[in-house]
Formats: sequence, C-alpha cells, structure tokens
Amino acid sequence: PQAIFRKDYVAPGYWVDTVEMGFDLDLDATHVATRLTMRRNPDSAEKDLVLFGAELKTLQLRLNGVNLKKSAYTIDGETMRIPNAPDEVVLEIETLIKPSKNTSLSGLYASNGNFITQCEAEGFRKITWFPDRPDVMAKYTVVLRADKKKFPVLLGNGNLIEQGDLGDGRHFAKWEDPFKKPSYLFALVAGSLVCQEEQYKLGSGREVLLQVWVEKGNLDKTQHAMDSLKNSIRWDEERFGLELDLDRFMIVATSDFNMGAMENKGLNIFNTKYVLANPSIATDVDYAGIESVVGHEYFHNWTGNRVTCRDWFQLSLKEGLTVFRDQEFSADLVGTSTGRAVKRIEDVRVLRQVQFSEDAGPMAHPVRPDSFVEINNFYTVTIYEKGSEVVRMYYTLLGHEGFRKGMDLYFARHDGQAVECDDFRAAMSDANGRDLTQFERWYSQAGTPRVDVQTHYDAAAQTFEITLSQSCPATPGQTEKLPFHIPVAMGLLNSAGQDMPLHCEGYEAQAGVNSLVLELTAASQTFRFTQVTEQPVASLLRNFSAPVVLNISYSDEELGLLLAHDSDPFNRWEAGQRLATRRLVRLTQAVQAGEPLELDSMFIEALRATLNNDTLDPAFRELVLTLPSEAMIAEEFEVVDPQAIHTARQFARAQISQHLRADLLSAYEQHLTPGKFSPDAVSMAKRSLKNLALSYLLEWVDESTFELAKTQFYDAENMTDRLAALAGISNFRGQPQQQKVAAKALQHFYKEFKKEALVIDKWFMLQATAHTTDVAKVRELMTHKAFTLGNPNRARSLTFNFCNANPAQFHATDGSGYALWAELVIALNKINPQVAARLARSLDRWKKYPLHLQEKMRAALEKVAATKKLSKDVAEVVTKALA
Ligand code: DPP
Ligand code: ZN
Repeated sequence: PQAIFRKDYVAPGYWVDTVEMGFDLDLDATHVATRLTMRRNPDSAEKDLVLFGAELKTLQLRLNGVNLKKSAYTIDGETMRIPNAPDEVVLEIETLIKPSKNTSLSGLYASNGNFITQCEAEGFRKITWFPDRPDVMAKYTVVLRADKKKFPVLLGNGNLIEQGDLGDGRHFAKWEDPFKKPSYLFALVAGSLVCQEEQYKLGSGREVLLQVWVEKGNLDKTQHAMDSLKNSIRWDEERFGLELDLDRFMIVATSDFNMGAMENKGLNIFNTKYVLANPSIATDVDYAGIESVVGHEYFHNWTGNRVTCRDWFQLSLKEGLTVFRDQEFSADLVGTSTGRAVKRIEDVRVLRQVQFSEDAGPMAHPVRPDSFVEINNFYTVTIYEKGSEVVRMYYTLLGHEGFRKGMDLYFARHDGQAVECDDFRAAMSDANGRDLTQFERWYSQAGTPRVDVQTHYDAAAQTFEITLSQSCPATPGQTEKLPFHIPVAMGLLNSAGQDMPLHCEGYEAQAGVNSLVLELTAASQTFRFTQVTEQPVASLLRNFSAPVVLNISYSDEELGLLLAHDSDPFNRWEAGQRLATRRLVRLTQAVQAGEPLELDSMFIEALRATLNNDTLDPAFRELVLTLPSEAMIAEEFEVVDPQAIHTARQFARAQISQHLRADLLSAYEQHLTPGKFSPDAVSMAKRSLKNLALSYLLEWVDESTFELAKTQFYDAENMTDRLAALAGISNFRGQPQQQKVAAKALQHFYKEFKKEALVIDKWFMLQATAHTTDVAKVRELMTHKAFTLGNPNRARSLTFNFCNANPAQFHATDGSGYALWAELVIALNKINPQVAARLARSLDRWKKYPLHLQEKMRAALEKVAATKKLSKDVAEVVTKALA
C-alpha cells in the first residue's frame, strides 16, 4: 500500500464556501443531492479542482449548470480531478448510496434500523464527492427527508430551521450550521429515537437546549450523560473561558460504533458504552468513562471544531489537547488533591502499558507522524495519550496562568482556522516569552526517552548533585535522536521523609516551595544543590512530569521511605510499584529456573501499612495494593515468558492474600457502601478498595471468603459490586464444588441481563480475561448465540480482550492463540477494516517472545498478509510488523 507524506502537503486548489445537501433517506438506496459553491485558491500550487469519493454511485455531475462530460475529468482510485475549471464554480452532484450494506460503520450506515453517520477521518467521501480534507471549511445547510413512521426523528448539525410534512407519509427537517466546518464534522441521524432534554442557562445567561437521544427503553440510562454534559459546559467556561456557541447541543447513542464517540458539530454521536448508565448496568469505571468521554467530545467544540487540523498529520493538535482537557476536567471534578493524583496514576498506567509499548514496536510514530498509509490506523495512544502528555508538559513548564495565556492567544489567532501543531507551540511560546524551539522534538521524534540518574552527596560541602542523562531508542525510520526538552519536577526528602528546602544553582529558591521543575535539555546535565544538611533521597519526575522512563537505583529502604512519606502522591505510588516490579521480576526468573518462590516480609509489611493507613484515600490505597500488570512486568524483560510472569504474579497475589488476610477482611468490612448507590468519588473509592480486598481474599480462599463473594454477587444492587464478585468467583481455580457455583453465577448473570447489550459485553469480557479461559473456551464462546463479529463492542468484548488481556493463555505454546487471531483478523477484514486493523495490532510486539513463539506468530502474520482483498488498514499493520 502507498504511503502519504506530511512534507507533500499542498493547500487545496479550491475552497468551498457553502454546501447544500438534500437526503432522501432509504436504508437500501439513499439519494444525496449536493450543491457546492467553490472558488479558486490563488495561493495553491494545485490548479485542478480535486474531489474525493468512495463506494459511490454517481448519478449526476454538473459544473456551473452544465453536465460534466466523461472527458472533462479523470478518476484514479478515490480521487477525481477536474482540470481547467473556472475560478468560481457551482458544482451539483447526485449520488446513490446503500446504508444497509455498509458494515464498515464509516460514512452513512444503518444501526438497528436507524441512520447514523461517521465521517472522521474520511467517511464523508462515502456520501458524496467532496474535497474531503480538514482544511476545507464550509457552511452547511442540510435537508433530510424520510418516511415519517420509520424515521420520526431527523437530526443534523447546528440549528433546526424548518420542518414539516411532505404528504405521501414522508416528512422533512432542514438544519443549518452557522459555523464553517470541515467535512469530517458532518453528521446526520434519522430514526426512531427518544430523548431526555433540558433548557440550560450558560454563564452568560443565554439559554441552550441540551438533548441526549437514545433508542426506546433506554431513557432510564441517560441522566449521568446529561449531568456530565452540564458539568462539561460549566467547566470549560470556568477553566478556559470558552462558551457553547450553539443554541442546541445533542448527544446520540448508537450500539454500532467503531470509536468511543465523535464530536460532530452540535450533534455528537456516541457509542452506547459512553452514554448509557444506571446503577444496575454500569460500573464505577463506566460512570467515570462516560464523564470523561462526554467531556472530551464537548471540549472538542473549541479544540478541534472551532480550531481544527490543517491535515491529518496534525491529529494530535486536537486529540492530545482535548485528552489533556478531559483529564483535567475529571481531576477538577473530583476536587481533592489525592483525587487528582488517583486520576493521574490511572492515566499514567494506561500511557505506560499501552503507549510505551506502541513506542517500542513496529507501529511507533511521532506525535505528529511524517507518513501513513491509512489514517484510521493513527488514532493511537501516541496521538491521544502521549499527545496529552506533551500538552501537559507546557502546563508544567509555563504554570497554570502561563498555560491559560497560551490557550487564549491560540484562540485569538486561530479561531475559524485549520492549523498545525507548530501553531499551538508558537502560541504557548509567544504568550509567555519562552523559547520552545527544542520542545518541537516531542512532536517529531518517536520513542520513549530514558533518563538515567546518578547522584552524589558531599557531606563536608553539604552539596548534592543530580546528573541526568537522556537517550532515546531507535524507532522505525529514526535511528538518531536529539535531546528532548524534559521537565523534571522533583524534591529532596530527609531521613524522616520530609521535604527539604531546595537551593539549586541556577534556579531561584522560593520560600516554602519544596518542589522544583528542573529543565533537562542537554544529553547530560548536572544539577547542584547546596545547604543540603543530610544525605537526601531524591524524589524525581513528580506527578510524572514527562513521558519518559526514569532509571534510578534506589535501595528498598529508600523506596520504603518514599512510599511512606513522599509529599507527592504520584511518587508514593511509584515507589510501591518499583518495590513490586523488582520482586515480580525476581519471581519470574525463579519460576523459569525452577527455584523456590518467596516473597519477602519487607514488601508485605509495606503493603500492610498502606492498606491500614486510614489517613489515605481508599482509592489511592487500592492503586498501591494493585500489582503491576503482566504486560508491565513483560516490559522489564528482553524476552517475554508470559506463563512464567503469570505464575509469578499469581504467587505474589496469593502470598499477599495469605499474609494480609485479617487486614483485607477488615478493609472489606470497613468500606462497605450501604444504602442508595451513588457514583461519587468517595463511594467509588470505597468500592474500589473493598473489591480489591475481595479479589485478594479469593487468592487464598476458604469457605467463608468464597461465601462472601457469592453473597456479594447475589445480593448487591449495583453492577460494580456484582461484576467484581463475579470476576472473583469465575476466576477461581478451586474445588469442583466452587467451580459449579461459578458456572451457575455466570449463567444467572447472562439470563438476568440478556437484553442489556452492554452488560452482555461485560459477560464476554469477564470470561475472555479469566485465567482459566483457553483458546478452546474462546472458540466455544464464539458459537454462543449472543456473539457476533459484526458489532464492534461485542467483537472487542470477547476476542480483543482475549488476545490483549489474557497473555498467558493467548500465547499458548502450541500457537493456537495466534491461529485464532489470524482467523479473526481475516474475518473482520471483510466486515469492518478499522476494527480488523485494531485486532491486527495484537501481534505488534512479536519479536519480544522466544524464538519458538516468534515462528508461530510470524506464520500467523504472513497468513494475514497473504489474504486476498486485504484492506489498506490491515495491510499497513501487518506489513509494518513483518518489516
Ligand atoms: N471521535 C474521536 C475522538 O473524539 C475522534 N475525533 O477522539
Ligand atoms: Zn477526540
């Protein structure tokens, strides 16, 4: 497949001023009439009028009122070129499309008999011919016509300006979007839907209409999304001075959706997973996910829609920034400082586990990529999560006020424009008078930087030196890396664990401030501290101030001190993870060598102290007590042995269970949340610690703890507790009697929720990730009547979770997991290339495994690569993996 390069960017030959569209909606054959007014862009090197189209039946093409002859244009793949067009053009296009046949869920498609669209990145070209690129921004007016009974609701972008009857059983609605937008933000929805709605008063006093649209039967699950929307609106006003610019804002939930949600102007379309919630179907994690995704899409209205991307290489301009905004929104909503830290730890965990892994594999790419084959493959954790870390580093370097000044300048300069990542950096730099030239490397260089730390204390001179040396591993197409501009937030602890005053040469000391942001810009730099009255312990990279790997050799005692006392809660947690990782690596090696396994009392006592420390937020304690995942442990090894890692981690869990049994039981009892369910931070924190305690108790189980889980499963009235208990019992490898109980509970759960698709997804997910689920069991579950590869959520629930989150079983030594993977990718490729390409990424890191597994993985990759009619999406992923 052919790659597209950032350096080849050429401005569009024509601008589009207005777009008028008429849709005659029919599931099997929708007729689309489009009228574009266009004018030549005198500043472009492109002289032709260029349009893109895909899978269209073109009925009519008229330029300035004259039918376009076949000889007047050329079509090559998706590109139509009209040479010699005049400077001013009115183009009329009629196309015919087949929504019911569209299984790719890109463009206009059918979901449970309703019409849904998804146009980002390049879905609009499946609706009509258009210069479908984000830098072409136009004003849209859209008329929707459809059967009144089957499609009583007709929604579009912007404002509803007219609606009525057409006679003949059909009706229409006319929508006008007052703002210029790129085609990827176009949306329409038509069907049988119901909504929760509310008039909401903005900070300025202006009233707006908020609506959450769902299929019938789901109106009891929309309140949390509505609350989250209102919170988002208020937060963006307060934190960034950004107001909703429309008179109405709509959210629509659909069960067939490739992504999480989509920020179409005024008409956000969401995966049901990020809208529907009530206590009986949604877990605390779901509630938090809804809040952050509703926030994310709403915040795009400014960061993405009002200011958009010049081209898709700039995707992180809107995504990195909007993830940063949604992370801050969730953190601000929690309110407390440990609540903030808990959110930060959760976000960093995802970054390290998924993004660091991507950065170390064949798909590694810079935050602003230089090339791609299929843009849909670049909606990645690098663009989103690493992109957010890059934005966060501006925040760390410039401070709260400085960052806000940069944001204000960004909007003052670029409102209504399609711009580049460099424009954002320039706004941050100019608003603060800061030279951020070197900072550009965070956008251009892929790979996770390493920072090695050496320290030296001179007791006589009372000086402490910290030498930081950075490097970055080679990534595909980038062998040499230049030094990054790395903010390293830090402090020094004395032997009592207190922060010491900081006197660092070259940095101004501030009274009462015991944390400092060092700026590492050279390959190696030494920072010298004076008046250091005793040997300190350095707490570096506080709050994870940069997306790097920090190599520092702490003793267990130093880590114990940091875990018990660091004023930075992130580094407190980090110290606990370092203690755990060290042990899990040793245990894995012991498993491999057939040596006896042992877990030392220092570590167990540190966990006990944390568990029993009532001054700490239960959510924070839960994070400290959670061992690094098998995927994180795998990153510590050159060659990964998934089964040994699993055995080692399970051994550690059982040891913790055995030694902390009384403490875990008491934590369980102390954190019950009786009474009415509430998804507030305090209750959620209690449930998370209680359920962690339960999961540990089940690792060293007896009658009474098993009974505890069983009772919780049958008696709890909220999904958080029920799912946690079910996961505990179904993961259980005990007596046949208990296994019978587990099977019965699973069956009971299925029966109770068989009409709730999102809960059945959980049911599949839970089994996909159970330690006992092997390849044969997955194949059996695939034959279940509720399973289908045709629905992305369902496909992900079973197959993605097995391939990505059950490593010890997926990497079965006979290669059966890989064979299953290949079959699934090939089957999905025919249905939905975007979803197939996501699953294809499960073998990205195949070169990290022992040779006998590598051979089997390569064979599976080659089998997929050799498949006929392979989509660009999948081809790009497997080609890069095999390169
Ligand atoms: N819908 C995706 C998101 O909001 C892509 N823009 O991130
Ligand atoms: Zn986004």
